[in-house]
Amino acid sequence: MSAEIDPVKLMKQEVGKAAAALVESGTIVGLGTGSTTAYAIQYIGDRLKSGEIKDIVGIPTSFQAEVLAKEYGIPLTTLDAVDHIDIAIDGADEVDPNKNLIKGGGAAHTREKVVDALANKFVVVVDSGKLVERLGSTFKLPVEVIPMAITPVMRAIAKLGGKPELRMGIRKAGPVITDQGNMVVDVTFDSIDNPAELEKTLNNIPGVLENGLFVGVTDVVLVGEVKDGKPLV
Ligand code: ABF
Repeated sequence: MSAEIDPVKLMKQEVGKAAAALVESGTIVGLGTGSTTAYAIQYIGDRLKSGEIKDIVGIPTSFQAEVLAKEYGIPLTTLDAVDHIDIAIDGADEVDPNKNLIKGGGAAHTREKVVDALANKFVVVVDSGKLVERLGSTFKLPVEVIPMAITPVMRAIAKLGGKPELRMGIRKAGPVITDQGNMVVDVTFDSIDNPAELEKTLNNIPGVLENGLFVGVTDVVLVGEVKDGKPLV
């Protein structure tokens, strides 16, 4: 019996390939985090290996992105060494009709927002299941918090009407720790009516480093879907 081909995996591969095709030679590329972006990184590496593109450098948004870039032969640099980013490719947890996002399911949203917001062209790669009418309707909003401020920050978020939960690791033995050494609070809101305002309000709480609302920074959303078992982008 032929091995079952997972249509969702195929779709992620297709949307990652479509994003990788946007990378031009001689450019500086922001490399995002997550399983869909991982395919984009792989295909960028393939295009480099085949000589289809050359002379690119990547800026990773997480340790995961750094490891993948090295695995696929993408030279890396840092924000100290460049004066711009030509294109950034990254995933998302929710996308609303205005291309605003919730990101941070991978606890990498702080570095992601730095890179994605800097990019001249920010390309988001998602499966159709990430599309929502209103942010917060299917995914809790991640907020990165410095450890010493966890309690007052959670109290302040509750006062805003959110339900904050400290993100625990897979084995629940302890909290998830970000690449910056901080913790993540996932917040349920009844509804996020004004993402731009909430993004600023949350970041104004002393002890909050960054939240996962990405407002007004997305240029292109590539959506993969599966129709009759076949991936479409
Ligand atoms: C990352 O990609 C995170 O911000 C977001 O949570 C995740 C989505 O990952 P996947 O593509 O695996 O659904 O950028």
